[in-house]
Amino acid sequence: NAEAKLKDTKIIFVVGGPGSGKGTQCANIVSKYGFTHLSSGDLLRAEVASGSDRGKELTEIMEKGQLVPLDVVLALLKEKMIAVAETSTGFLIDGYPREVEQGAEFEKQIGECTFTLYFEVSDETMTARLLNRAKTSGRVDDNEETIKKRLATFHESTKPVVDCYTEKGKLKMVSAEAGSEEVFVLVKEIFDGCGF
Ligand code: B4P
Repeated sequence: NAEAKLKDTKIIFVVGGPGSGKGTQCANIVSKYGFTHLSSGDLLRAEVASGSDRGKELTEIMEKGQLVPLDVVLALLKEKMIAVAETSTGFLIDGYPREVEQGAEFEKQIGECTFTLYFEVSDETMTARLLNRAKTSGRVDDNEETIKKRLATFHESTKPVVDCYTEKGKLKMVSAEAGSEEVFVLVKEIFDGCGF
């Protein structure tokens, strides 16, 4: 069945601060290596766009740059993973885990991660990228005030995720200050090195 299949599937967590280039690099990875890309942020924005009551609560949280409740994100991810489990060659779980507890629950309920890919970028660079995206994105969280809060949330909650997977010997770090093509060269070294 689908849940059993997921236990044996490659699962890569993709983490980094807001604007670190997670979504951008995941798109590159999918076109070269053919994984299934699931972005927790995209799934949440889709839930908001659906106009559901749950969606309304999510908007408020995302506008504040805070993390939405763990069970909401995990349920959305699990549902999508089960739907494509039979055909997927592996998953990129983008923007997740945002806190240590999210990773632990995911691995308990779905399957262990193969490794965690971490995009390291300075706060200054992340802020500049997001302010640039703000010109066209229409996202409620792409504004100066929310960006500051998202960075604070990242340092407080997501940095411990990086430490946690480093301790498990499962962290692959990429310096992502450069342009997206240069960053992808580094990503490819990792994926080719793993035989993907
Ligand atoms: P996300 O949707 O994950 O937002 P993000 O961190 O900005 O990442 P995104 O993938 O969109 O952008 P990227 O860095 O690729 O999360 C939004 C919110 O949803 C969170 O604040 C939270 O409230 C909630 N949420 C999401 N996941 C959650 C979870 N697991 N638990 C709880 N809450 C959760 O790119 C940003 C910009 O930089 C783009 O414009 C891109 O073109 C540009 N860029 C990328 N790489 C570049 C490079 N190398 N050089 C120059 N520009 C680059």
